[in-house]
This record gives sequence, structure tokens and C-alpha cells, in this order.
Amino acid sequence: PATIYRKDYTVPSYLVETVELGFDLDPDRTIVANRITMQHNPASPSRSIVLHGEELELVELRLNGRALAPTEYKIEGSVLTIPRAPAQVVLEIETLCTPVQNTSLSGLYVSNGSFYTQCEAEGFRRITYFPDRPDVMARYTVMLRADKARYPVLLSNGNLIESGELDDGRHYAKWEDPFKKPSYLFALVAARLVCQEEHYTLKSGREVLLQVWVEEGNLDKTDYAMQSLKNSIRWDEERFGLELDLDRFMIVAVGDFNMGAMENKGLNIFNTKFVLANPRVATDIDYAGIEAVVGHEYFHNWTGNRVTCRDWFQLSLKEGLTVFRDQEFSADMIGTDSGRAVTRIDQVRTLRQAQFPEDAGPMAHPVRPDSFVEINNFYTVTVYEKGAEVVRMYQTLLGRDGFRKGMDLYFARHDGQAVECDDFRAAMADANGRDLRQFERWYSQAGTPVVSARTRYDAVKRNFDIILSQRCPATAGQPDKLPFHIPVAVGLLDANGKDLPLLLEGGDHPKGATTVVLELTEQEQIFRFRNVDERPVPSILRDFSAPVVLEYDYTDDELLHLYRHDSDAVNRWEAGQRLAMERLLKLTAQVSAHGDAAALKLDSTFIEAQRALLVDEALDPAFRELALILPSETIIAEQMEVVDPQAIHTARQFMRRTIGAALKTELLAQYHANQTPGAYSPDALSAGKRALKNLCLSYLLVAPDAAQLQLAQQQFDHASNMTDRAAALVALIHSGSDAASYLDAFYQDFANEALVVDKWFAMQAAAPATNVAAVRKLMQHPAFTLKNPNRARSLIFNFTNGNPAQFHAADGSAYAFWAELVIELDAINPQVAARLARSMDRWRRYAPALQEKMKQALEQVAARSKLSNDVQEVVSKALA
Ligand code: HT7
Ligand code: ZN
Repeated sequence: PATIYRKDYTVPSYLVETVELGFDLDPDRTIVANRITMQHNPASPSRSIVLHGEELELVELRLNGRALAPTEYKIEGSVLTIPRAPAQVVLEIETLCTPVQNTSLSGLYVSNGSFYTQCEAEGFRRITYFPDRPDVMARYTVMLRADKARYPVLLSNGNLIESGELDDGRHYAKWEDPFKKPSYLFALVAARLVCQEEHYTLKSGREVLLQVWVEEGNLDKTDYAMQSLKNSIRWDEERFGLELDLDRFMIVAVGDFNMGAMENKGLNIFNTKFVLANPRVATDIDYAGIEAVVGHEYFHNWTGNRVTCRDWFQLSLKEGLTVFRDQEFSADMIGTDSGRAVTRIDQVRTLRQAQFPEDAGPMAHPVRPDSFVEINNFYTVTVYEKGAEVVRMYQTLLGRDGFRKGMDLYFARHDGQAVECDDFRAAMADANGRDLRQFERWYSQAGTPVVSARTRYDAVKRNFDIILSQRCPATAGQPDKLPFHIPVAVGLLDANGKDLPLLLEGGDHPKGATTVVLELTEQEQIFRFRNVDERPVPSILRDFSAPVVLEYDYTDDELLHLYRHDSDAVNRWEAGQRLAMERLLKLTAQVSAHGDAAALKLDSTFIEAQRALLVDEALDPAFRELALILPSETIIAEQMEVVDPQAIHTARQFMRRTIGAALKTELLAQYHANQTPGAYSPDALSAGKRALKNLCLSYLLVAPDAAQLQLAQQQFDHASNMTDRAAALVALIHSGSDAASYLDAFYQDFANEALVVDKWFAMQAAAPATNVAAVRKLMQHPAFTLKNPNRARSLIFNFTNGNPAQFHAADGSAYAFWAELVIELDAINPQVAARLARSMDRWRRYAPALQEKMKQALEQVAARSKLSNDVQEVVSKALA
């Protein structure tokens, strides 16, 4: 397959003004009539009309009223070219497609008997021929016709302008979108659905209609999505002065969906996972996910839809910015400093768990990639989460007000346009009179920068120097990197743990500031703090001010000091993670050397620090929970030169068991102190209490006695919400006791709730005792299917990514299983298969015996003759 390069961008040869689409919807044979008015783009030298189309049967093609003979156009692969076209063109195109056979869930497809679309990135070309690229923006009118009994609800973008009856039990609905948009934002739904709706008044006084559409039987699970939508609308008005521009905004939930949700103009289509919730079926994490994703898609209405991407290399322009906006929204919804810090810690965990490994692996790419084979492979944690970090750094450098000025200028300049990441950077720079040219390297250079810090204290001159240097590892095609512009937020703690007022030489921070942002732009720089009376403990990279790895030779005492006192909650948490990581790596090395955990020891200093934090009731329970979670097996693996997954698992379990035993009394006390009686509420404080309580339970159940087992059993039996019920079941499964009867009971209770059945598979997939044979057995369960992405992910991905000790079993049996599944899934849904293929990204970091088996599995997949571009790109990059 061909590689597409950013440098090869050319403007579209024709610009589209209007698109009129007519659909005669039939699962086996949908007829699409498409009338496009277009005109030659004066900026293009070409007079060829270029259209994209895939999996379509072309019935007729007319240009300015005349049917074209096959000799008058050319179809090569997925490109249809009409050469030597006139300046003004009306194209009429009739095509056929077969939605029921579309298992890729891209384009027009059928889910549970109804029609849905997914057009980003290149799905529109599976619906009709079109210049399917984001810089072609047009106004759409859509006529939907379908059987009324089977598809009573007919939706598309914008406003409903007409509807009525047709012959033979069919009906129609005509929709018009007043805004011009790229084809990837087109959507239709024809389904049997019900909705919760509400008239909502905007700050300006204008009234809008909000709807959340779901399948019958799920109406009792739409309140939180609706509330989140209203909160999102209000937040965007208040924080960014951005108003909903439509009279009607719809969310539709669908059970078969490749990603989380899609921001189609006025008609957001969501994975049910990010809409449906009530206390019985959804956990606190599910509720938080709904708020974030509803916000994310809503915020795209401005950052993505009103201002869109010139080409798909600019994807982070909309995704990085919109993730940043949803992160800020979620933080503001909690509204407390500690709640904000908790959300920030979660973001750092995601980066370390998924983005840092990606940036160090075979799929490493810049936030704005330079090339791709299959764009669907670039909806990555780098484009999304690292992209959000890049946006966050503007705010850190310019301040909230400066960032807002930059946003205002961005919309003033580019509303209605398709632009580049550079345009966003220019708006930030120009609105603030700042030179942000060097900042461009965050978009163009892949890899996670390493910032190395040294300090020196001069007691006579009362100077404290922080010497920062930076480097960035080589990545594919980028052996040498230039220095980044890195904001490094710093504070200094005195011996009592208090923040010192800072006086940075050459700094322009306010007097008495206790955190300052150092701007590291050179390879190495010295930053001098004056009037420092004692050698302080530096708190570096506060609030995780840049997506980097920080190296500093902290002593244990310094880390303990920060863990006890740092006013910056992120660095307080970080100190605990460093203390834990040091120990985990030592323990892992011991297990690797001796083969078992018999001689392992954990020092009392660490245990006492954990005890003090656990019982410190001045601290937010959610923060305490995060502080007590040990770094994950994946994050530990990233720190090792040669990864030994079983040793990591043994060492981490040893540490958990030891903490569980040593802190038994306090864990029990906190378990009881953090109950949340009364009606369930997903608010941050209650969720934090449940999180801490359930973390205590999980520690108590690492090596449980009868009373501890009973605690979990009782929680399972009497839980009034899914958070507590699922946590009890997971604790029981992980305790090594026989949890079969609880698993059965759980399944019986929720067999009709697809999202809960997903949880049931996921818990088992990630359980320490689940080997590949057990996964194969679970695949035989009547509820299992590879066709539904949520189900496939729940069992297969949670095994390959969430159960490293079993996935990397010494005999390589799970690698063979992985290869089988990638191949099988590829025939159904290439996007999902390619995601699974990524489970092997880090294969070169394992011991030679495992490496050899992983390589064989990769080669087995690569050798298949009928691979999708999606999978082929991933495996060939892994093997390169
Ligand atoms: N912008 C949306 C991306 C998306 C997507 C991409 C490829 C294939 C399927 C997809 N579904 C949704 C989601 C978002 O970032 O908001
Ligand atoms: Zn998005």
C-alpha cells in the first residue's frame, strides 16, 4: 500500500458549494442519489475532478445534465477522475451499497437492525463518490426514505425541514444543515429509537432543542448524558464565549461502534458505553467517561467543525485541542483544587501507560505526523493525549487569559476554514505578542523528551541553582532532535515542607510566588534562585507542566519530604510513585535473578509513608486512592531494559501483599470510614470515597483471611451500585479464591445489559489466573462475538494489554492466539484488528526467547496475502 506524505499536499481542484443527497434505505441495497454543485478552484492548476469511492456500485454519473460514458472518466482503485471538466459543474451520481454487509462500521452500516453512519476519517466515500477530504467544505441537504415500521426515526445533520408519508409503508424526512462542513461530519440515522428531550435556554436567551436518542428500554439511562450535555453547553459559553450555533443538537447511542463517539454536526453518534448510565449498571468511571466524551464531542462543534483540519496530518489541531478542552471541563466540573489535581494525575497516568510507550515504539510519530499509510491508525494517544499536552503548554506559558486571547484570535481568523496546526500556534503567538517559533518542534519531532535536572546550593551567596538539560531519543526517521521549548514549573520546599517565596534571577513573576515556570529552550540552561536561606528540596515539573521524563537524583529522604508536604498535589503523588518504582524495580530484579518471591523484603520507611498518607483525612479520598496505587505492570516494564513480565507481576503482587498485611488495621478502618450510604451520586467526592474504599478492599483481598473474604462477599451481595458491586467481584477474582459462583450470579443479573456483560468479560480477561486457554473458553460463551467492537475489546484486548504476565507466557501460546485473532478480526473490521495488532509494539524489549516467538507471530500475520492496509502498516512497522 502507498504511503501518503504531508509534504505532498495540494489544494483541491474543485470546490463544492452544495450537496443534495437522497437515500432509499434498504439493508441489502441502498440507493444513494447525490447531486453536487462545484466550481473550479482558482488556486489549482488542475481541471480534473477527483472523487473518492469505495465498495460502491456506480449506476450513473451525469455532468451538467449529460450521462458520462465510461470512456469519459476513469476509476483507479478508490479514485474516480473526470478530466478536462468545465469551470462550473453539476454532478449527479447514483450508486448502490450494501449496509448489512458492512462489518467495518465505516460508512453506512447496520447495527441491531438499524442504519447508522461513521464518516471520519474516510467513511463518506463508502456512501457516495465525493472529494472526501476535510478541506472541501459544503452545504448539505439530505432526503431520507425508509420503511416506517422498521425505521420510524430518520435523522441527519442540521434542521428537519420536511417529513411525511410515502407509498408501501415508507416515509421520508428532509434535513438541511445551515453550516458548511467537510464530508467526514456527515451523518444519518434510520432506526427504531426513543429519546429524552429538553428545551434549553442559552445564555443569549435563544432556546435550543436537546435530544438523547437510545433503543427502547434504555430511556432510564439517559439522564447523565443529558445533564453532561447541558453542562458542556454552559461551560463553553462561560470559559470560551462559544455558543451552540444550531437550534437542535442530537446525541444517538449505538451498540456497534469503532471508537468512543463522533462529533457529526448537530448529530453526534455515540458508542452506548459513553451514553447509557444508571447506578445499577454504570460505575463511577463510566459516569466520568460519559461526562468527558459528551463534553469532548460537544466542544468539537467549534474546535473541529466550525474550524476544521486542512488535511488529516493536522488531526491534532482538532483532537489535541478538544481533549484539552474536555480535560479542563471535567476539572472545572469538580471545581476544587484537589479535584483538579486528581484529574491531572489521571492524565499523567494515561500518558505514561500508553503515550510514552507509543512514543518509544515502532509506531512513534510526531503530534502532526509526516506520513501515513492508513489514517485510521493515527487516531492515537500521541495525536490525542500528547496533542492535549501541547495545547496545555500554551496555557502554561501564556496564562489562562493569554490562552483565551489566542483562542479568540483563532476563531476570528479561521471560522469556516480548514486550517493547519501552524495556524493555531500563530494565533497564540500573535494574540500575545510572543515568539513561539521554537514551539513548533512539539508538532514535528516524535519521542518523549528527557529533562535532566541538577542543583547546587551556595550557602554564602544564598543562591540555589537548578541546571536543566534536555535530550530526546531517536525515533524512526528522526535520529537527531533539536531542543524543545519546555515549560518547567518549579517550587522549593523548606525543611518544614513549606513553599519558599521565589526570587528567580531575570524572572518577571509576581512577588512572593511559590511556583514559577522556567522556560527551557536551550540544550542546557542554568536558573538561579536568590535569597534562599537553606538548601531546599526542589519540586520540579509541578502539575506535570510538560510531557517529558524528568530525571533528578532525589534521595529517599527528599522524596519522602515531598510525599509528605508538597503543596503541588501532582508532585506529591509523583514522589510516592518514584519511591514505589525504585522498590518495584529492585524487587523485580531479585525475582528475575532468583525465580521466586521467597526472599523479598519491603522497607518499613515506605510502608510508614503509605500508612501516614492513607490515614491523613485532611487529604481528598480520591487523591489518597491514587497515591496508594502502585505503578502498573506496563509502566514498570517501560523502565526496564529487558522486560520480565512474570517477575514484574510477582514483585508487584509481593508489594501489594506486604502493604495489605502491614496496613491491615488502617485499611479496614478506611474501608468503613469511606462508605457512601444513601442514594447513589457520581459526584467527585462520593466517587473518591468509593475509590478509596474499594482500593482498601483490594489490598485486603490480596491474601485474604475468612473475614476479609466475607467483607468482599457482603459488599457484592448488598451493593447498591455497580461501582461497589464490580469492585467486590474484581477483588474476589484477584484474591485467588473461587469466585465462580459470584461471576455466575453477576452474569445472570446482567445478561441483558450488553455494557455490563462487557465488564464481565473484561474482569475475567485481566484476572491473574486467566491464561490463553481460559480466554479461548470464554470465546465459546454464547454472549461472545468478535463482530461487536466493545465485546471484542472487553475480552481480547483486556487479555493482551491488561494481563501481561499471562499474555507473555513462556511457551508463546498467547502470541499464536494473538496472530489468529488479528487475522480473523481483520476480515471483519480492519480498524479494530489494527488496534489489536498494536499489542505487539514493544516486542523488541523482551528476553530473546520471548522476542523470537513474538517475531514469529508478527511474521505469521505479515505473511497473509489479504491483509488490510490498517493491519499491514502496524505489523510492517513493528517488524521494520
Ligand atoms: N473525531 C472522532 C474520531 C472517530 C473515529 C475515527 C476513525 C474511525 C472511527 C471513529 N469514530 C470516531 C472522535 C473524537 O475524537 O471525538
Ligand atoms: Zn475528538
